[in-house]
Amino acid sequence: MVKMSDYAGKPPAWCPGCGNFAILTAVKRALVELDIEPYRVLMVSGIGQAGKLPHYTRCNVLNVLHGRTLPAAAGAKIANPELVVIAVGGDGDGYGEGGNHFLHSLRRNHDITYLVHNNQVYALTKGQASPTSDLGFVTKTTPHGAWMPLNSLAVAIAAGGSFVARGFAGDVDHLVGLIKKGMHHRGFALIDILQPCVSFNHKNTHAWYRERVYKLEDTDYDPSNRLAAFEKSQEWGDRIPIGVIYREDRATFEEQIPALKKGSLVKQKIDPRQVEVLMQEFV
Ligand SMILES: Cc1ncc(C[n+]2csc(CCOP(=O)(O)OP(=O)(O)O)c2C)c(N)n1
Ligand code: SF4
Repeated sequence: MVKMSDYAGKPPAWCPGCGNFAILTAVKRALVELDIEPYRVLMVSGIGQAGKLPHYTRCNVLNVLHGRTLPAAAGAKIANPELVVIAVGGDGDGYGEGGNHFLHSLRRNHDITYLVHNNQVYALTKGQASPTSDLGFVTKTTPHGAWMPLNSLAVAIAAGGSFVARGFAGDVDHLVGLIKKGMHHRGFALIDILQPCVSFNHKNTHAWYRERVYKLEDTDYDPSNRLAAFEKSQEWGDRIPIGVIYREDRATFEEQIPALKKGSLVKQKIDPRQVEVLMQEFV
């Protein structure tokens, strides 16, 4: 049986009270509850406070450029579909720098779980407005207030996301359940997690989120209805829904690659003569 201590990494260097601690606990708990051994897991991240999460675990870790998390994670999954691939990043990393990769990962339906720590600010670089900052949010880069925020959940549904969910770092038990559901899902599972940044976002605080979030499971909401999901994704303000917003079953990217029918690329034999032919063609 896998234990929490199997995933214990270095002590985090986050500010006391940061929402990232709860997300770290939730990821480890989900992996332990699913009894997944660390050697089977690859965590991929870019740059940012959120991007440090894999460093504080003990499993395979790939740390790439800011905004380039998803193509690296997708490449690893294609090479070895047996890996459990979890991509991690901030809202700036995922929806700003990595916005293009976000769109195409959704439509291709790579079989990976993507956790976005959405603190509505660029935290590592000390508090600039991010793509999800609330309208009017004042920062050094937006002294007159941030403009229209990106609705990442609506974008995800529109771009063909097959699992679109929102969690809250202030409710670890609920978040563990969501991460487990995302990992069980065949295909790209986006979990946007409301993550209070106590140092650089004094508007969207723990208390601000807690007053507003409610669980979709406590209502009669049906996450299989795409139009209803799009409507639900617009809800933001006095009430903020958490839980699975949209879910559908469809073929994953990896299932559609003919070369993978013979098994993982990493396990397939390489014929040196074919490599030679390729070299001749390209050199
Ligand atoms: C291509 C590139 N652009 C900008 C930076 C500078 N940079 C490093 S971290 C960061 C902000 C990260 O914010 P976010 O992704 O929201 O994560 P958080 O720190 O809030 O968890 C920026 C702009 C960089 N390292 N590389
Ligand atoms: S700056 Fe914000 S996101 Fe970064 S560790 Fe501190 S509280 Fe967390």
